[in-house]
Amino acid sequence: MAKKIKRSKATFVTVEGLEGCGKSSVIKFLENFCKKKKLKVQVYHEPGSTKIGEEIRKILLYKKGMKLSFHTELLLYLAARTQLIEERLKKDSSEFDIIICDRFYDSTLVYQGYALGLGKIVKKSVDIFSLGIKPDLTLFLDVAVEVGLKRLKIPDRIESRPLSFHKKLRTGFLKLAKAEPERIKIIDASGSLSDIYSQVKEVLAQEKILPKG
Ligand code: Z5A
Repeated sequence: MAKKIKRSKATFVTVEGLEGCGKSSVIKFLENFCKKKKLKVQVYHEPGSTKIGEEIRKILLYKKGMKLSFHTELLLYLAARTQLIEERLKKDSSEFDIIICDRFYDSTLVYQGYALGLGKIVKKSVDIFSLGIKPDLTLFLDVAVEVGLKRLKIPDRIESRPLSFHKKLRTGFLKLAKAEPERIKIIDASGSLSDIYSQVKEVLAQEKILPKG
């Protein structure tokens, strides 16, 4: 879909992927690239990016010895997201050219809906609690599970789940990308970071979100 590079409303780009896919590095690269091009850029991550969201993040990712039920996990991800949308995203949309978010609702659809098997309730609640916000573009950094996991240094609670879970995640993301090819672009994240950056730049130029070069 053709988009103008300068918009009255920020272009909302989300970055998704499996563990060790290079999300953090790609986001840093994009942020610097936007700044070099004198574009106003804002970066968020999920869950988190607000005070409340960061507290929720601690429960989700780092509290040892607490057994979260799958439904509680879902509700906490949604709660962190609505806080981010209402506190930041809605306001920031008129102040920035590009807003980049490290994960957004596709992660909920895939992790809670597909891999944890919560299914339709996830789709419905994601629709409701995204409060009308939809990414303009989503980059899915696709890498084989084994390759991604090998790149990690310290696995956290979720990263310690079995290989079959991670494989399900990849299938889930690829299904979403197939269902929404206009929005979700697959980036081959198996090569070097510089190769990944080139692909990302190419997609953003094609979508007229960032200038070429
Ligand atoms: N989650 C969920 O279940 N439901 C939801 O709705 C949402 C999230 C929003 C967030 O954790 C967790 O929440 C996430 C999904 C779940 N679960 N997991 N796992 P997080 O924010 O702590 O973690 P993350 O989102 O997975 O990102 P991360 O830890 O920041 O990792 P990353 O962005 O994937 O890191 P990375 O850039 O891939 O780097 C990992 C290492 O690999 C690093 O040392 C890099 O230098 C190296 N790397 C990456 N790419 C390459 C290449 N191409 N070559 C060589 N080395 C590389």
